[in-house]
Formats: sequence, C-alpha cells, structure tokens
Amino acid sequence: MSEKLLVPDIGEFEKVEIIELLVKPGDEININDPVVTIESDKSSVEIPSTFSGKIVSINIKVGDKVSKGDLLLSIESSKENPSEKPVPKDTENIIKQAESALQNKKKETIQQNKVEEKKQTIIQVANDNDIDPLETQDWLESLSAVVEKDGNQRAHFLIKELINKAYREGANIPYTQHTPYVNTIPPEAEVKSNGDQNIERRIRSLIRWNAAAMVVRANKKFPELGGHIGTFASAATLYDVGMNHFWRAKNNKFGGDLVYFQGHSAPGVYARAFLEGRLNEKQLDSFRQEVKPGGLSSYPHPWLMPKFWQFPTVSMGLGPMLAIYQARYMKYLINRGLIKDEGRKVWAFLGDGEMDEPESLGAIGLAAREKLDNLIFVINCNLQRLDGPVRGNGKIIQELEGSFRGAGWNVIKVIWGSYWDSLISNDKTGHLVKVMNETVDGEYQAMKARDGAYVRERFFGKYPETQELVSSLSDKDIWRLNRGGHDPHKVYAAYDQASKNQGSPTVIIAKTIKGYGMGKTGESVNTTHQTKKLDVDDLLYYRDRFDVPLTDKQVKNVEYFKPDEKSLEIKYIKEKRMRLGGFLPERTTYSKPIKAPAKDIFDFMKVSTGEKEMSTTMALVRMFTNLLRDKNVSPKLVPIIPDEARTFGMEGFFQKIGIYAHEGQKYEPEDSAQLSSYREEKTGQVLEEGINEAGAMSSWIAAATSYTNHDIEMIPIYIFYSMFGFQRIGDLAWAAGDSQARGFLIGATAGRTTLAGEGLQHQDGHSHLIASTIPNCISYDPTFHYELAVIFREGLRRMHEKNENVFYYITTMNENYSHPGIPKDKDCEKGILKGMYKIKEFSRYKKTKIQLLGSGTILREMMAAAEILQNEYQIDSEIWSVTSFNELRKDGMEVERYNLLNPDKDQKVSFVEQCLGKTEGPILAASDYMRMNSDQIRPYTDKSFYSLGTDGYGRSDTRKNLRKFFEVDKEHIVAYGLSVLAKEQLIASKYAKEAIKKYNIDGDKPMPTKL
Ligand SMILES: Cc1ncc(C[n+]2csc(CCOP(=O)(O)OP(=O)(O)O)c2C)c(N)n1
Ligand SMILES: [Mg+2]
Repeated sequence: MSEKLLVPDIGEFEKVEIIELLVKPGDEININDPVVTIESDKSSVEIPSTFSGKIVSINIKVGDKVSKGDLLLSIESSKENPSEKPVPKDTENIIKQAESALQNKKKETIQQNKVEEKKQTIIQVANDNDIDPLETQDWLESLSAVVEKDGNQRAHFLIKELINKAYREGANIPYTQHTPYVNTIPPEAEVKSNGDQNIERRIRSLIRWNAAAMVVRANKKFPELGGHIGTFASAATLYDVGMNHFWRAKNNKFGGDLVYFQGHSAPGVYARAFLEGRLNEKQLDSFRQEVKPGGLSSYPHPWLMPKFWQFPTVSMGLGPMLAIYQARYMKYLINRGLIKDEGRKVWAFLGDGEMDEPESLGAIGLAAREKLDNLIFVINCNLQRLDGPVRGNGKIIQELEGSFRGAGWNVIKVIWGSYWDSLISNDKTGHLVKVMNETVDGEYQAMKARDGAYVRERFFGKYPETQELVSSLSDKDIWRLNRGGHDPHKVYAAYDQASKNQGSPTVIIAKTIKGYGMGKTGESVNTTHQTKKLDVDDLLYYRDRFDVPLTDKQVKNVEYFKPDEKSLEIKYIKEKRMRLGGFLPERTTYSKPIKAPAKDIFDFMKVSTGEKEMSTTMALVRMFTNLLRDKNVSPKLVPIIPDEARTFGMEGFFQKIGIYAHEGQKYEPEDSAQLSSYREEKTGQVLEEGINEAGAMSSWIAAATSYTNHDIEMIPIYIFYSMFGFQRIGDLAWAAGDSQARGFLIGATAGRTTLAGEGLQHQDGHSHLIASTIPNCISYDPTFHYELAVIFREGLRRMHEKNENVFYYITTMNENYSHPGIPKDKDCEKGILKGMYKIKEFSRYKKTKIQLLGSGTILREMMAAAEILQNEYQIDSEIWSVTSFNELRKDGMEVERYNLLNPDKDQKVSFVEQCLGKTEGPILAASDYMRMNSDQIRPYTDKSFYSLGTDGYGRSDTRKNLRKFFEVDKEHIVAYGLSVLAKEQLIASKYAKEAIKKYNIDGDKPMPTKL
C-alpha cells in the first residue's frame, strides 16, 4: 500500500530549508529512519519516517523550503504497518513504564512484608511543657503496643495519619526535621560484624601510628611541609570498617565500588597501603615531596599519583557534588545498557565543616529524586573545622539530619558507642536523652578536651535523674563512654544497613572526636586541625593509648611500625582485601579506544556555505547530528546541557536520542505532536541538567573519566553559555584537569561583543584566559565551520582514539555569517591545529604592508578592515586566522625554554615566528576577548606587535555598537592600523588622523575598562 510522508508539525517554523536528503528512490527504510534534514535559521533537525517500506518517489530536493504538511516522499509500505493510526510513542512508553512500575511495586511490597520488624525500646523524652503527663502516658503506651504487635511500619503509618488528620482539622503542626539525639539503629537491630575485633583494633592502631609518624617525620625534616594528623585520627574507624568489610575493589569480575576519600585524611590511606605492602618506607618518607618522582601527594590527586588516587576531593564541597553525579552517571550507564548493574556503590567521606560549602548540600535533592541507592555519604562529625567548632551553639548532626531528611535521604545517625547502650536503656525517665538533646556542640567538644569528672559534673550533673544514672560509674568509666564513630560495631551496623538500603541514597552521620587519641595537645582542642608536630610526650602518649609495640627509643625516633609479613595482622589485612577483590584506592584503565570517525563525516563543513549564513554553534549542532550516524561514535556521545538546548538549536536531540530520565516519561508532553517534542526516556542519551552549571560539569567529569572509573571510553560534550563556564565553575574545571578528564567543553554564545543584547553578566571576554590556566586544557576560538571540523576531529582522535589525557575547550558563537570552503593550502589543517594560518593576502600595491591577526568573529572585522586598507589607503596586508592564542603561547614558551637551556645547540623557532618571521610590516592582533588573549604571543616574535581587545564590562546593545565601544570593529581596526603604520614610520601620520576623524572616533573617550 502506498503511503505519503508529509512534513510533521515543526513548531513555530515555516518554510525551512531542506539541507540534506538521506534516502533515495528504491531504498528500503524502517519506521524512525531519518529521511531528510531540515534547517531553520537556528537549528537543524532530521525528519524520521513514520512508515517502513520501499521509497517510490521523492518530492523535494536540497535547497527546497518546506512547511508543515508538505509532501516529502511516497513509500510502498510493508504489510506490518498498522493500518490504523499507530499508538503514539509516548503512550506506549507510559504503558510500559506503568507495567514495570506495578511489577516493582509488587516486589517491593513482598520484600517489605518479609522484613521482620525488630522490636525497639521506646525512648521517652521528658518535656517540661507537658500539661497532662497521664494523657501523654496513655498515648505513648498505645504507641508501644502498636510497635510491639504490628511493628514500626504500622506505628509510622498511624503517626502519619494522625498528623494528616491534625492538619485537616486546622492544627498547624510544624514539620519535625529531627529525631532525638540518639543512634538511628537501636542496639537490638544492629547487624554484627564477623571480623576479629582484636586484630582489627591492632591493625587500626598501627595505621593510626604510621599516619601520624609520616606527618611528623616529614615536618621534622622540612618544617614547611605541613600535613594533618587530627582529621584521620577522628576517622580511622570509619575507614577501617569499610576497608575490612565493605568496599569491593575493581577486578576482572567486578567493576568496583568508588570511594571518595576526604582530602585531609590522605595520611591514613597511605599508612594502610604501607601495611598492605603497596607503599614502602621510602615512599612514606617522601610524603608531600612529590617533585621527585614517587613522592606521595599531600591530598588525593590523580594527576600526581595516577595509579593510586581516583578522585580529587580536597577543595571542599567538590567531593559531595562529584560523588552524587558519579552515582547518577553510573545509573545512566546501566540504564543505557552500556555497563552491567552489579550493585556497585559510590561512597563519599566528608567533613562536617565541609558541609557548609553550598556545593556540599547543593545537589542532595537530585540524589533523592533520582533514587540513588548506590550512593552512601559518610559525614565525619568531629564537631570541629579548622578554626573551632562547626556549630558551637547548635548541633551539626541534627542540622544535617534535618537537611537530608527533608531532601528524602535515608539518614543513619551514629552518635553513641556501645558503652552508652545500657545507660540509654536504663533512662526510664527520658532525662538522659533530654540532656543529650539540650547539650550543644561547643559543650560536647569541651568535654572531650577535659576528663571524666568534668563530664560527670557538666553533662550528667544537669538533672538528679542523670546524676543517679551514672552514680555507680567511676570517672574513668565515664571517660570511656565512647562516640559512635569510634565504635566499630556501630559503624559496621550502619554500613550494613546503608549497603542494603533501596530506593534512596543514604547518609551516615557519625559523631567522632577530632584528633582522637592525640592527648592534651591535640584531642578535641580548637587547634587540632593544624597540629602536624607532636613532641616526645605526645608521641609516647599516642603509643600507649593505642598499644603500639614500639620502645621509647623507637618512639623518640618516630619510627614506623610494620609487623612481619607472616604476622596475624598482615595476613588478616591482606586476606580481607583479597576477599573484597583487591586493593583500594587504585586507578586503572581497561577501556577500549573509540575509532575516530571517517573524515567524510566532516566533509560538509569543508565546503563553502555560499550565500547561506549560519553560526558556528549551528555548524557544531549539525556536526553532532552527523556524528550520531557514526556507529562507533554515536553510542558513546554524552551531550550535556544546562537548560539551554533551545538557545543552541539542539532541541532536535530530544526526539532523536531522548533525554535521560530514570523513571522514563510518566506524562504525555504538551508538544507530543511536534517533531522536536520533549521526550524523556529511561535509555535517553542527553543529560538535561536544568539550570545547574556545577551539576552539569560534575556530570561531564563523571563521563570524562568513565574510561577509568567504568572502563568505558565515552565522549562527553558539555555545551554551555561561555560566561557561565570557567568563570562560574572554575574549581570543578581544575578538578577535571587533575582527574585527567577527556572530553569537550563547548562555550557557546561566546565573546564579549558577539553575544549582542545580553549585557554585562552574559558577555564573556576572558574564558579563554581562564582555560589557559589549566595545563591539560586545549582551547580554540574558531571562526569558520571548517576550522571547527578540523579541531573537533583532532580532539576525537587525540582524546578518544589515542587516549591522551587532555580536554578541549572550544568557543562557538551565535552570530550568523557565510562560511568559506577550507583553503587549498596543504598546511592549512596543521596551522588550524597549531593555532594560526594565513587565510588571505592583499598585495596589489607592494608598498606598505601590515600583518593582521584575528580570532573568532573579530577575524571577520579584520578581513573587512583589510579590504578598506587596500582599497582606500593602498595598504597591503596578510590576514591570519588565529584559532588559538593559547596554543601558540604554549608552543612559544616551550621553544623559548629549550633555546635558553640549550644555548649551544641549533635554536628552535616558535610557530608564531615560523608564520610571521619573514613577513613584512608590523602586527596588529585582535579578538573578542581581553587584549591579554592576543598579547600572549607578543614575546615570541621580534616584530612590532599591537593588540586590540574587549577589556572592560560588557553591556547590552547591538553587535555593531558593542564593537565600536570596545574598538574592535572594522573602522577602529583601519584607524588603529594606520596609526600603527605611522608609529612604525611606514606612512605619514595624517592618514591615521584623517581616518580617526572620518570614522568619528573620539580620541578623548576613556578606556572602556573605566566606563
Ligand atoms: C574550598 C576549601 N576551602 C578551604 C579549605 C581549607 N581547609 C582545609 S581542611 C579545613 C577544615 C575542614 O574541616 P572539616 O570539613 O570539618 O574536616 P575535618 O578535618 O574536621 O574532618 C579547611 C578550612 C579547603 N581545603 N577547601
Ligand atoms: Mg570536622
């Protein structure tokens, strides 16, 4: 049966151009195969077929303009085509998802029923505001009965119903963010570890000792080195329980859990690796001295220790965010079918002070929304940061509990150690919990800096009931009452529950003591954080505190201690890790390279666009569309967009490859009838991050390091408003460099004057300079579509085929103009990649010449100015397209360094000098960025060099007015060019003066930086 394929609803557009025919008569095609590409002035989109069959005739050709309803082609359809209108794709999805949701629900219910409710002691909280204690007692007893008879879930349900009812009755009950200041898991519900606690304690003590010794030894040698003892001292148990029992390493059978170590706890991680035999004494002795190869970096830095550290975390706040997006990306890979679901987890260790960084809490909502049950945060609440208490007057644990509960996380508080269990269960009046609730962190900290007598007086002494509770305990016993984060049993139970939790991320909030075991000079005092030197008495105390088998002499020499290889401790530590699949952390890579696509994928960008005008952003989007046809590259592309797809003309991707949504699409989108309708899908490829540049960058980093963390090479392309890139998330970009990220960052709508109308906060005149600060970031500012194609292809080849650890920053613009074909010169491609090539020459008069260097869209102003200089002033010129001042500078620096270090050898010539050395006339360079951008190459040529640029705040106006304001339009270039020639005494100054007058250039106008 013959079917007619018409142009579907393409939104507000009419008369859009056919730019590509993807089929011909006689071709057999399937439903959804693209048949033509259409392009409006903003974006290009493929139209898919809604039939399958053989193409009989094609009714349009390239260049035709079409609108909704126009006939594209006729198809002899195959029989399987449904005769009636097909069920819309979205409806099908909805049905599928509803079915699978129902099935999951069923599973969940079955599982829930299976979980045996554990009985829980009820903690009564004494309350002075209770106007009728008897009535309260009645209610509480009823609740106890329900817990006993029907379990926690039922009790929870009833409480929820009561609250709902109260709301409906008009009672405005405030939401309770907090639970009492006690452990979330009651003792009777704790799952016990099968580990040998004695051996584990001995191992932990040795790790503690060696970590401290490493820092102390380094500072004895070189007092300037620094280091931290107090952070790891507080977190040792939290790490050890994970290492001995939970964290599975990557090996040939399993992808491995990913652990983000808190930056300042690095000494403890090295100390464990020493016992495991992965590091030796010499290496420990080179802590913070990594200038010599083999040294240990101060903090986790994959760049400095590429076989060890996986995640840079020490810039506080980045770890939590990166971990959340890592867990989300792991699910993305699973849902797209690119890796298996092996139940891998992402663990992130964070400081309580670190949680004040806005980034630390900034993405917790996403983690809950995406149901990231593969994510576990462990917040080490030692109640202190660098200067003093995190919340002296409040309670950081309660505050964090409220934030995480509110966001929908599973919260496990580990506050009190096992020694407290009996006290809490004997607290029949609720006064102990009352004191716990009332005591603020400043007091908790002060108590641990004192002794048992002080705790008795200040804490238990608050009420006769609590005083009585500890009347049979000695001060020593009271001092021994431990905090949850130092109790391996409590920590094990929390980790066990966190690992099994389904449907939400988990945060373990553990209470510890900063500088635990460091004695009077270092434990729980405000200066703990910076303690890096311990005197002999402190060291002896530390040894005794943890029973480290060293003599006094050995302690005085601050010797390391490692038991014999055959000792129980070493055997135990190794056996535990072998059971968990290997050592951690370890950075390895087994991914396969991606073959760079055939050159012809980019061919369309190498020919002139003729009259047709387009922006480089649009050319880029067209290039993506082509890349999606390459079978090697297509599945590996990860387009990341922070709510700007329509700005960049990328909305065609919504239908074509879908937006990733872990729950699929539960609604029929408003624009479902349109070609580019908003399509969310479980297997969607686009990461649409919303207005969230930091999150988008974190996703990009996860994808850009996928080759090592998931052993699958991916090609992330994060496209953003250039101003909201490096300037906004510069620290994450730095961490990306440290992480050896591979991928593309696209600064779209770039340039200070190219983005017209938007104003001061939007117009970017410096992102290339910030990009140049990152050593392994390669950046380009291309003007024409063929330059973009050459740069992009080389990026794919270097990063994803040859696996170089660099990443690309490319700026694209939204200014429409026509693009020429690639020049025939055989060295053109080399020049594009090195940073400059000659694009045009005017040589009619052979009298006076100037070299014009232009970058980005200002190159076009240069070309226009060159024409005026030739036609009106008889000045010849050579025009150079500078694709990257940054790359030219790197080359110049390297050459200069070589020459200075090798004065007796043949001197090398910088690429800038190779291009310009033999040319005639002075150089005038300009870009849409600050003068500093082009000034970068000034030292690498002996010729006279002048720069123009867009220094100063942007403002909203037309492109023409902006260029005039910043003095980078063709008129200013002509006037400045003549002035430069006059200064060099190549022409008379009157020509420059005349031009300044002719173009109404006000010589008295202040510098734009002052306006
Ligand atoms: C973004 C950032 N700001 C400041 C610092 C400096 N700094 C390092 S550790 C620290 C205190 C950390 O306190 P906390 O997070 O509570 O960790 P703890 O050592 O107590 O476990 C500070 C301010 C940093 N590393 N990163
Ligand atoms: Mg802290």
